[in-house]
Amino acid sequence: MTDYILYGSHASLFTGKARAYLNWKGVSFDEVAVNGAIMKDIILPNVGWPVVPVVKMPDGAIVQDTADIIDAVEAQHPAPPVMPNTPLLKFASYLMQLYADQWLTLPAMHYRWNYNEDGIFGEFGRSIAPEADPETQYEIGKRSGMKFRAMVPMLGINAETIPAIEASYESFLKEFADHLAVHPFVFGGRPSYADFALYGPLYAHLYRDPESRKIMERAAPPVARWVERVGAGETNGGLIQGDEVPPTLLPLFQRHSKEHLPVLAATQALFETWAETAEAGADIPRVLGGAPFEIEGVSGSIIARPFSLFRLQMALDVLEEMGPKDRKLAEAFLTSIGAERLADLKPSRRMERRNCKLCLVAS
Ligand SMILES: N[C@@H](CCC(=O)N[C@@H](CS)C(=O)NCC(=O)O)C(=O)O
Repeated sequence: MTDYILYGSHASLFTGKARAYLNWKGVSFDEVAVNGAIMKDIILPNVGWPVVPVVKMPDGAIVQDTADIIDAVEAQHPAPPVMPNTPLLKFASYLMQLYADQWLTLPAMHYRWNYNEDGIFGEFGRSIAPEADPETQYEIGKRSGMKFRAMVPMLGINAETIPAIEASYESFLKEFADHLAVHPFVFGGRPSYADFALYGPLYAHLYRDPESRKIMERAAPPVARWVERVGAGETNGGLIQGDEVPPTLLPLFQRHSKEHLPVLAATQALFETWAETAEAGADIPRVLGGAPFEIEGVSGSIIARPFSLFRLQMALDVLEEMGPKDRKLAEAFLTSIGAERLADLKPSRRMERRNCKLCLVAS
C-alpha cells in the first residue's frame, strides 16, 4: 500500500510540479489519472471545483494546491527540507514560485495551444477514456481541453503579443541556461522549492509537448537536461552555502519584475476596490477584471487574478518576518532586480485558503 495518492494528469502543469516534488521527497505514492468518475467521486465532493492536482494524504485528508501539498508532505517528512532555511533564499524561492505559477504560464499556455493543440486533445481523451477508440478519445479530449484553450486569449496571448511572448521566453531560456552552467539547480547542487515551481511550466507544456520540446532543445539544451534531472528526483549535492541569491539568477528575477510587477499592481488596485465592500471571510473571485502588461515593448491585457496576490503574500510574509539585517539584504536584492516596490503591492486585506478556495481571512 502506498502512503499518498496523486490525482492528476500527465499533461497538467501543476500535476508535474507535485509529481516531481513527491518523487524527490521519496515518499511512496500512486498517481491516478483523473477521469469523469474520479472528478465526480473524489475531486468535486472534496475540493468543490474541478481542478488538479489533488493529493490524498495517508490519513485520508484531501489537499489541493501545489503549495499546500508541499507544505502538508513536508510536515510529515521534514528531512531533507525542500525549502532553503536561510531567509533570503526562502524569500527568493517564493518569488520564483510567483514567477513560475503566475507568469511563465503565458509561454506555457501559448506553446501548448498554438503549437501542440491536436496532440493534446488526443492525449486528454486517452487519459479520460482509455478504452475508447482514437476518434472518440479525440472528441472527448477536445470537449475537456476547450476549457483550457479558452484561457489563451484571457491571458493576453494573441497575434500582437505572441512574437513578444516568444522572444521573452527564449531569452528566459538562455538566461536560465547561463545559470545552469554554474549550478545544476536553482540554489545549488540539489533541487529545492524553486526548482519544483519552475518545473511546472517548463515540464508539461514546454518540454513534454513535442513542438515545444524542439524549441527548448534548440534554444537551451541545458534547460532540457535540468528538466530531466528534476523529474528524476536527483538528490545528490547540497544547497549553496550562505544566504545570497546567485548572481546568475538576477536576469530571471529582473525579467519577472519588469513584466509581471505592473500586472500585480493593477490586480492589487482592483482587489482593493473589491475588498472595500467585501465581508470578512468572503470568497475571493478568481478574476477581477483586466490588467495591462508590456512584454518586450508590446502591450497586452491579461485577466487580473487575485491568486497571484496570494502567491505574492507568501513571499512578503517571509520578508516581514526578517530581522533588520536580513531585511536589508532582501531590500538590496529587490533593488538589484528592479522590484523595490514589491512590498507596496501587499493587499490591505489578508487572504487565506479555506476549503480549497481563496478567501479573505475571517476575523
Ligand atoms: N494553484 C493551483 C493551480 C492548479 C491548476 O491551475 N490546475 C490546472 C491544471 S494544470 C486546472 O485544473 N485548472 C482548472 C481551473 O483552474 O479551473 C495549484 O498550484 O495546484
